[in-house]
Amino acid sequence: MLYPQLTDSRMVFDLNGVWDFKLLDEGQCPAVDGPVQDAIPMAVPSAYNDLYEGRAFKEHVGDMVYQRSFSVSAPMLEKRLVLRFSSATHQATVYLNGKLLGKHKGGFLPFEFEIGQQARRGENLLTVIVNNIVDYSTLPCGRLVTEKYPGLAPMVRNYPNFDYFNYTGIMRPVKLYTTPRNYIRDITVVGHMDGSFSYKVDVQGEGEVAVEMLDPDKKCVFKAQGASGEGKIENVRLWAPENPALYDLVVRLASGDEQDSYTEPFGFRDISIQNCRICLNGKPVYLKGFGKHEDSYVNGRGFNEALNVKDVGLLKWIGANSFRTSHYPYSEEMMRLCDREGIMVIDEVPAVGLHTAFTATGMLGGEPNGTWRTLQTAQHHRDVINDLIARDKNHPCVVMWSVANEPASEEEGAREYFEPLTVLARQQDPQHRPVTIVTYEGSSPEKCKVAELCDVLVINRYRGWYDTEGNLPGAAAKLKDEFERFHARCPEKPIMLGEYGADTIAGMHDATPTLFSEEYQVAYLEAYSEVFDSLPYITGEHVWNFADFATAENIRRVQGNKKGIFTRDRRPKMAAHYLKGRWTGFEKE
Ligand code: BDP
Repeated sequence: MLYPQLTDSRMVFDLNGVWDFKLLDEGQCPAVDGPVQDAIPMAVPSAYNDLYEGRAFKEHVGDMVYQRSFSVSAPMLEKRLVLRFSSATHQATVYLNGKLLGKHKGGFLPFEFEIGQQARRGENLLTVIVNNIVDYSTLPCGRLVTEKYPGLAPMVRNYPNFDYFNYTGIMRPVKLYTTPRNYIRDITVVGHMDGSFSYKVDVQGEGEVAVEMLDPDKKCVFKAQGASGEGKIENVRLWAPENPALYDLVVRLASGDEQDSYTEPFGFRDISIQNCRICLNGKPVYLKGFGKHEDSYVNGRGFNEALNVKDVGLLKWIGANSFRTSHYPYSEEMMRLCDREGIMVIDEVPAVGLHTAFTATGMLGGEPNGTWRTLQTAQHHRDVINDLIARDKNHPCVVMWSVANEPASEEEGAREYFEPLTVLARQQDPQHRPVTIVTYEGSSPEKCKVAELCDVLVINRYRGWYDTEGNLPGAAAKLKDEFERFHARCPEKPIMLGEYGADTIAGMHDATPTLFSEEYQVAYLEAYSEVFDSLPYITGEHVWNFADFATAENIRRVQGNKKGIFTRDRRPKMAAHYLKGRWTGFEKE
C-alpha cells in the first residue's frame, strides 16, 4: 500500500487536529449524521487515554466516537478522492455524511476508503467509532470479563495479555488524498547488492507506465517503459547502516491527457544467512539494539514525530544499529526515517499475548495446553501479515519479519498454527527476508515446537531477573547452556537474544549491585555480553527495553515497566553509557 504523497498529480490534505470526541456506554449509538452531543475536544492523532483525568476515562472499555467536518472543493471531486487512516486502534467503523464507508479490524496498519460517491462539495461530516477491546479474536490478545462484587453492578473489565498499556483511539494521521481516475495502485521494487533490480507497477485503469531511477544524488541512472522490468546499475551504492544510500523509483502513468506520478524510495542490499549469522550485503552484521515501544507522556502510543527523530538520534548516539517493532507495526513515518538513517528493523505484526496460561506480568490460569484450541485469531493473523508486508515490503530498513512475540510455542498445536503463517510471510515478501517467531522461556530447546519454522532463532530470556535474580554467574551459566541446547537442535540457524533486561529505577544506586539499582542493570548487561561474545553463532543482542514505558497496573510494575536503558523522557541511565562503550565501533567477527 502506497504512502500518501504530494506529487504533480496527487493532492494530500491533512485531517489531523482537534476533533470532537465522546466515550460511549455499552449499546449506546451516537448520531452519525449530525453532531455528537456533549462532545469534548480530542487531539488526532494521539492515544486518547492520557488527555483527561480519571480511571473511568483512561480505562474505558468499548466504543468511543470521533467526529469532525471538513470541506471538499470542486477540483477534489473531479479526481479519485481517498480517505486514509494510518491506524485506528483496535477497530474502526467509519461514516461519511451519515453513510457507512466501512469497518476495519486491527489497530496498527493503514486502511482507506474511496469517498467520491459519498463526499459532496462544501461541508462533509466524518464520524468514526473506534472500539478498543482486546479479546481472543483480536491481535493483540486480551481477556474481556464481567466481574461481580457484592452490592455493585457487574463490571466489564478488559485485561490485556501483554505488558504495555492498551493505548487506543485514532493514534496515527488521518489524510485525504486525490489521484487521477487511472492511477498507480502499488509499486514493488527489489534491489540487490550486485546492482541488479526488478520492479512491478500495479495500475488501476488504463495507461502507459514509464519509470526512471534516480541515484542518491538524484541523477537518472535508468529509464524504461512498461509496468514491470529489470536491469542492472553499475557502481551501485549499497544501503547499509554506515551509508544508507537511497534510490528513487519515479513512476509515471500516462492515460490520455491525464498523468499519475509517484516516487518510491528504495535501496540496493541483500539480507542472507550464512554460517549461523545474519549477513548484510554478504558480510555478517551483528544486530545491536533494542526492543522498543511507541510510547510517550501525553500522546501514549500516539504518533509523535519529534520523539521518532529523538529516538533514532539516541540509537545512533548509543552505537545501536537496529530495533524490533515490539509488539506491533510502527508508524510509516518511523519506517521511512529508519530507511534514511540506516537503522535495521525487525518488523513485527501485533501478535502478542497468544497464550492462555502465561503473560509477562503473571500467570493467566488458563487450562494448560489450551491456547491453540481457544484462540480465534488465525484468519486475522493472516490478514495482518499480508497487510504489514504490503505496507513495508520496499523498505530497505526491514531486515526480518516477526510473525509473533512469545506465543504458546511450546503447546500442542503451535506448529500447525504457525507453519502456514511463516509460509505466507515468505510467499508475500518479494525480497525473501528471514522470518522469525520470537519465543519465551517456557519454550525451551526441548519443548519449542516452532524453531524449525524460523530462519533465525530470536529468543527472550530474563535469567538474573525473573529467575536466578541477583545471581548473575548462575544466570549467565543457565543462559549459555540454553543457547548451546538450541544450537545443538538447529546447528545451522543464527540465534539472537530478542529481549533481556532488568527493571531499574533511575537514580537508585547501590555499591553492591542489587535488584532495581542502576549498578545491577549494568552488571546484568555485562554478564549477558560475556555470554554473547563467547558463542560464534549469536547474531545479535536486543536489550529490553529502549526506554521505560507505560503498562497496565500490576504489582510487578512500579508506574510502568522500568527496564528502559533510557527513562520514559529519554534520559540515559548508567547502562546507556555502558552500552555506548560496548557498541560504538563493535562488530562481531
Ligand atoms: C517479555 C515480553 C515483553 C515484556 C517483558 C518484561 O515480551 O513485552 O515487557 O517480557 O517482562 O515477556 O519486561
